[in-house]
Amino acid sequence: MNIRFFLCASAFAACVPLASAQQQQSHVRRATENGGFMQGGMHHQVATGVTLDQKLDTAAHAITLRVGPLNLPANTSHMKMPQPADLTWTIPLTGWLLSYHPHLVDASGNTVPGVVLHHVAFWNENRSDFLCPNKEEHIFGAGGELTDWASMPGFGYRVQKDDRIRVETMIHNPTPISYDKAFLEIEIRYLDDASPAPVKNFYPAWMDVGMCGNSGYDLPAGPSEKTGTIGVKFDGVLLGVGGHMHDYAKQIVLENTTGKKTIATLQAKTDDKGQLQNMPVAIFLATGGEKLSAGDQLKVTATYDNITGKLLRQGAMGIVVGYFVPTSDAQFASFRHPAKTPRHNMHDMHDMKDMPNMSHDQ
Ligand SMILES: [Cu+2]
Repeated sequence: MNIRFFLCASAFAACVPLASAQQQQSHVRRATENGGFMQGGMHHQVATGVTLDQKLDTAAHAITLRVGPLNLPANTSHMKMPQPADLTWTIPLTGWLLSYHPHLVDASGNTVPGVVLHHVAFWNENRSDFLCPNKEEHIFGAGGELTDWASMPGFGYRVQKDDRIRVETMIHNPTPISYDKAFLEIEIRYLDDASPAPVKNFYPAWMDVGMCGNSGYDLPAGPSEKTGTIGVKFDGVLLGVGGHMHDYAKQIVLENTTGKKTIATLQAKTDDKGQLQNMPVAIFLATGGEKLSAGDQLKVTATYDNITGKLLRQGAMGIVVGYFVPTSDAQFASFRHPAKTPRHNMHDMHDMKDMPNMSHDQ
C-alpha cells in the first residue's frame, strides 16, 4: 500500500485514513451553517455538484465508479480546495469485490495526474472492523500514488446488495496546471453469486501503531520509533500485507509477539529529500498464508527519520494493512449491522493528512 501505500502492486491496501466516525472526534469535520465544514480547526468549502455514478458491466464483471466533476485550480492545498462531501455507493449486487483500480481523467477522457488525489477511502457502513470494532470496515483506500489493489486469486470481499459504502474523497492540486472537470474513476472487478467459481472471504486487517485510535501522530525531529499492539480474536491467515507511512519513513515491522515471529519487515523507499516513494508488499499466498491464532498479540513498529529538524504535527502514520481469511467465516457474520442513519452533512475524516502541516501537504 503504498499509497503511498499498499499492497499495491499486488494486492491490497492503501493509504489512508482510518477510523470511523464517532470515536474520532479530533478528526471530525462537521458541516456548519454556512456550508463549510470544520476540519483540523480550519473551514473547508464544500465542492458543489460532485456526484458518484456507477456503471455496471455485467459481461466484464466490472463496476466503474465515477466521482466528479472535480475542479482543481493549480497550486491549491487541500485546506484551500473545496472538498467533495462524503458520497454513498450502494452495492448493486450480492457477491464479492475482487480488486480496485483507481485513475483520474478529465472530461475528454485524458489522464489527469494522480497527485491531485489527496486520498479516497471506502468504508462499509454495514460492517464493523474485526480488529477494531469501534471502526467501520475500511475496504479500500488510495492516495496520489493511485495504488492498485490487485485481486488475490481465490479470495474476495463479500458484499450484499444495498450495502452502503461511504466514499470519502479529498483533493488538492500541487501542480502548476489547473484541471477543470476532472473525474476520479475506480474500476472494481467483482463476482456475483451466479459466478461459477465462488471465492473465499477475506477481510481487511488494519494494524496500526495508533491501535484502534487515530492513525496520525506527531513526528518528532530526527530518528523516532512508535509501536502499537493489536490483539487477534480469531484463528485464520493473513494472505499478505502492505504498509502505509508518510514522508521520512524508514520501515514498518509486523511481529507476532505471542508466536515470537517477525511476520514482515517493510522498508520504505524515500527520495533524497525524505519524500516517500513507495512501500513494499509482502504476499504469503504461496505458503498458504501467515497463520494467526485467537489470542495472538501483534506488534507494529514504525520507524522514521525526520530530517526537517522540526516536529511535524500529525505528520506520521504507521499502518500495516493486509487481508485476513478467518478459519471460521461464520464468526465474521456478527460484524454485520444495519447502516446508521445517514448523518446529514457530517463527515468524518479519517486521515491525518487532513491536518495542517502534514507531510502529505505539498
Ligand atoms: Cu496517511
